[in-house]
Amino acid sequence: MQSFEQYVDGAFEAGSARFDSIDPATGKVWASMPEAREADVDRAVKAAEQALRTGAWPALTATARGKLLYKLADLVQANAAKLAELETRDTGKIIRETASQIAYVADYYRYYAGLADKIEGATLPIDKADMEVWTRREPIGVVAAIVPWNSQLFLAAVKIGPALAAGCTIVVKASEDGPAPLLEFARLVHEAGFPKGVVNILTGFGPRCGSALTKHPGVAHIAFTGGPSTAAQVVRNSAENLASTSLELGGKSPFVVFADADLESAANAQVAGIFAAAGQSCVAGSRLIVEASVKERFLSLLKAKAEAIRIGTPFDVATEVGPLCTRRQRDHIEKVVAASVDAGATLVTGGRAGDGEGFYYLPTILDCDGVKAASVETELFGPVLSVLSFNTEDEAVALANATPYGLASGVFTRSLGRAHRMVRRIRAGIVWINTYRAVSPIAPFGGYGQSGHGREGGLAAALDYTRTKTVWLRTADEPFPDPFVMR
Ligand code: TXE
Repeated sequence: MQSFEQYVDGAFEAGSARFDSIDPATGKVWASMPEAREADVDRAVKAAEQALRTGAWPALTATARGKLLYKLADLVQANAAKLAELETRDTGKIIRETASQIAYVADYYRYYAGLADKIEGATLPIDKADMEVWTRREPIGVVAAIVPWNSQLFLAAVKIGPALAAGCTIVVKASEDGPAPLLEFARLVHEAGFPKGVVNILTGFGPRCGSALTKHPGVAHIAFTGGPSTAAQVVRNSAENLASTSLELGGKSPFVVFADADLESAANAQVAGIFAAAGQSCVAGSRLIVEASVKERFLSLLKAKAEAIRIGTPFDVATEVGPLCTRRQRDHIEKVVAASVDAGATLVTGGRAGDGEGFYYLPTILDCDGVKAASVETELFGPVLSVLSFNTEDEAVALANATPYGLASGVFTRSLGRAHRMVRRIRAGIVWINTYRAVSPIAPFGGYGQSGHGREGGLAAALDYTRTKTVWLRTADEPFPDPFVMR
């Protein structure tokens, strides 16, 4: 059995307690993990506070911070195979995806490495004589980053990268469901040579470790990815010390297919949208909204593709859909699919757990037209597609927006005008036209409504980790004038 350690104040340690991690492909324990409790969290935040204010980190130039991030990027790239293997083992995500995703994570660190010395203040053309006024962008403070189990290295990179570029220090809480890749990543942070306390990485359970971290008075900003109900708890906790928050939550993203679309291409993109990563993706295109006139044709294309998907062990490079991360997740999906069928939804394909050990669930398509099915409303985080149809563009828009979420969306059409109209009318942080599930460090990522607020990726994300200081300098040599008049 493998054993992992947490990383606090530049040292690797066993943690206050330990817990077992399960391999989702077998349902068996494979590793022992450190469980951080209140005292560990407190030490980690205090180490980050100390590193923020004293020692080598605040003395570094922005360019030097960038160089450390470049080094980290190179180490991630060099160790991508090992990190991918650990992520696949601990979360069940297929090796085909973890290997390519982690190689790309290195580019996220490079992007923020390059940004570190481009975070600028401004000189203001102030409306007063004899006054120079300028702004400085200063690090916001200690950041608490909380990530879920899906794509942990990726979701951590979009927080760690901009936070360090901005000069912050950070405490990262890996998910208790599969923390191995992030705990291993801590070794690369250490090797890259970041001063101690700048990056701290631990894991533990949400109600204990997560709560202690989000309530800690030393935390200035909380960057959270996870479920909406946890997010509400995080925001309540942040009120303790008025920490700012950025929240990247779930979705029930619409995938809209018009009759004039290239249906073969749209069907492939829909497979990527809902069956890649076994649907365990915040941007999963889990609601297919298809024009009624092509519904049957599109569903038969999709059914054939879904049934041809290779389900198997996540370490086989031929596998396309592996197990879900936890038994709890699979049981939840089973329940919601059964309730949806009871409510009148028609099973087009799938609809049951996979054979054998491990937390497998078959790629599933549910025709929910005219039915009030739970699968249409609930974020399932699994390979389950709910199908609805429309006759007019207005109906398509209404269905696309008929959810409190608003993270991603897809529109498939050959009409340029319609594509633009849909972009304007869909309430979501991302609209993909004739494509799906594309991401880049250069492109902002985040949601509307219950999908959260704040953006990860892009220039603006680094600014979210800064606060502005305004400096007023009086240049006149005469004494300060009438003190009872505000100038
Ligand atoms: O997320 P949680 P889980 C959705 C998806 C999924 C559901 C639950 O629908 O089925 O959320 O997934 C920590 N204070 N998404 O259980 O519980 C927890 O330890 C502070 C959407 O993974 O929100 C973990 O590190 N932290 C999504 C992190 O929060 C707390 C990604 C996420 O856990 C806490 C994941 C607390 N009180 C799930 N309680 C997306 N956007 O990709 C828990 N945590």
